[in-house]
Amino acid sequence: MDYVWLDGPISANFHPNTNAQAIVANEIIAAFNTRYHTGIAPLTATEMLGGLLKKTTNQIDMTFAAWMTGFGLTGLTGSDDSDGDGVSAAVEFALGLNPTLRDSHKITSALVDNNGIPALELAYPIRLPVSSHYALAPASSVDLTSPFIPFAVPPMPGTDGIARARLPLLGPKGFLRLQSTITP
Ligand SMILES: [Ca+2]
Repeated sequence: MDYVWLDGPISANFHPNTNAQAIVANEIIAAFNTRYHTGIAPLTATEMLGGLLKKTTNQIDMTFAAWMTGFGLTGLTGSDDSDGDGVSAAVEFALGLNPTLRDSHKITSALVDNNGIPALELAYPIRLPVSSHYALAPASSVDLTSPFIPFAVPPMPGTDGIARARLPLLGPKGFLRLQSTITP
């Protein structure tokens, strides 16, 4: 965590603890969306780190190691699951989840109607639209025996900040998962 410099028209309206307030605001937005299905987009990492904390593009697009150290987890690999929520640290890094909290509920799956065809949907937040330190892609398999094939064009977040990967169900079943490849 860091603090806000009181040095401009943006920060003039914020308390020095704005960084913490932004985190709290996102929790309130998440609770509101859960309760009322409102689809309000949370503050993005870019808005919080760039707009409020004046971090540079390179500082916002931090390395996996730097991101993990920010949570007190140093020297661990992308396959780490310290919080035991079943989401690897590499995926938590790409989604902007918390690798010290069980927050896998922020990834949801559903059976949806996709232009008249039933589809499996995996919905998840994305921390940065573009990163030089991770490549995130949903991947699908028709039966778990066949290899998972990454989506050629991963979905971008919608107006609510959530990306939705959809797999049309042409057979009786299908499987989706998220793959996050880290670049040091
Ligand atoms: Ca977690």
